[in-house]
Amino acid sequence: MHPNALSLRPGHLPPGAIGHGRAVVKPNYAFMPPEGILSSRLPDYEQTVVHFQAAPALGAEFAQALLAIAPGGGTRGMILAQPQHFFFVIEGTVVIHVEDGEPQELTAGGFAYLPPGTRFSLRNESPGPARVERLTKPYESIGLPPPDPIVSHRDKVPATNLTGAEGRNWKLLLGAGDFRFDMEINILSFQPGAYFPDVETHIMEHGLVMLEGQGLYYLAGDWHEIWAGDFIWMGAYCPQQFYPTGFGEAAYLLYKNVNRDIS
Ligand code: UGY
Ligand code: MN
Repeated sequence: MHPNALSLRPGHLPPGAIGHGRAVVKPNYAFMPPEGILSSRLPDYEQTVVHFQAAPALGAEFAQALLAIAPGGGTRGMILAQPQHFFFVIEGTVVIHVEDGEPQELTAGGFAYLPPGTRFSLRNESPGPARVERLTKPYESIGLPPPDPIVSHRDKVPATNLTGAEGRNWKLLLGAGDFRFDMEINILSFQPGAYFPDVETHIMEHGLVMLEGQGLYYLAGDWHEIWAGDFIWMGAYCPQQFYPTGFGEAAYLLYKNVNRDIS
């Protein structure tokens, strides 16, 4: 046998060997570790590879992708945010230029919301690589003007304790109570030992990126160990719950469609 060949015995496969991995795709949820999400390229971006995490092909009503932007890469000049865009910097530094405003630097934890039709550029002008989450979603208008662009950083957003439970906090990156928005993007954080008391089952979808820490995620009857960098899509009515398991804080970035009527 070749020295590099795997000795495959049923029940004795090493982790990550053929057909074994943590990825699961089901009709109402998908759990995806980053290593298996292969890359493509985008016509409007140079020196950038895209890893699509959620898309209509999966059953999602939004698209979410991790962009890996090499130094000197990014959008080919100013382009249009079509549909509405949300960016969140996972690693590195990028420069975002929105309409006629001054270019602004976004470091890790920086984010931007761009309503549909906004002209913008997003470039990596640093010597190191940058990784940026991009979420796009058709805007559901209700006759109000669309929201204004936002460029900010997670450190500037106050943590709110929506339920009063100790050790659990929300950062509402797009603010609260503004019906112009058809979505929320929140950072949920959990001190060790804090968890959701109930299994949630709701009509809203989620796109979730684990930012820090680790835990166990309950999804429609299954448990998944989740680490920083993992992605989850939760479809409508997917039963869900999270238990942090690490010694430090766990936090995830969470998309949720809200504020619109359904009939
Ligand atoms: O707001 C939410 O729906 C949130 N609590 N869900 C989640 O973290 N899976
Ligand atoms: Mn939820």
